[in-house]
Amino acid sequence: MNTKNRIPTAAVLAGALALGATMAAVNAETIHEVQVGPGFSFNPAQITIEAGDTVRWVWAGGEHNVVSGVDGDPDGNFDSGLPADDPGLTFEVTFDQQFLDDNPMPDNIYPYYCDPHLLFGMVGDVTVEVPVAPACPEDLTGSGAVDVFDLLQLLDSWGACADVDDCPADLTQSGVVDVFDLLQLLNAWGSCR
Ligand SMILES: [Cu+2]
Repeated sequence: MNTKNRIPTAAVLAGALALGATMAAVNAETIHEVQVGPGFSFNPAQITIEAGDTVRWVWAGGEHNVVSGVDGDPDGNFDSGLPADDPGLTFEVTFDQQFLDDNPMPDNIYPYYCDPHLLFGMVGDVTVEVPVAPACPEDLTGSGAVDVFDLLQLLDSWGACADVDDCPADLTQSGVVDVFDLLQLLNAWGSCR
């Protein structure tokens, strides 16, 4: 039962790095539903989401579509296709960083409309907020550099966070200060940008 202790440290670290990369790639995302009809409206017509979230339009009655653009001018960002009268039909767009990069819009606001009912005011928009990360979360001491003092503070916080909402050394926000946080700190070693 002590086999884990016999695994070479380098292998553990390599595994930890791979797992850390996987965890970073699988960000929690939220799905926001927007009802399409009945009648000539999207509900909610305006929605604010965070980068990485998905908007799922759900047809609720009537013949509609979802086309990005304004005044009947499609801008090509997204398009559900021909109008459909199919309650329960869904159309999804994930507004992740790749989408934002490929389809840049001022202030990350994505207007859209229903083709047949544009003149009835059937329009909506999606505002995507991009969280601004602290310049250097690994600088636990706020000294302007990631150094041995930050390392000592992290080691001093090692283990489960007593309060997950106030656990700055838990850089990966996993609820525990562990080797992943240590790796992130070491990776950021040096002056904060
Ligand atoms: Cu419509």
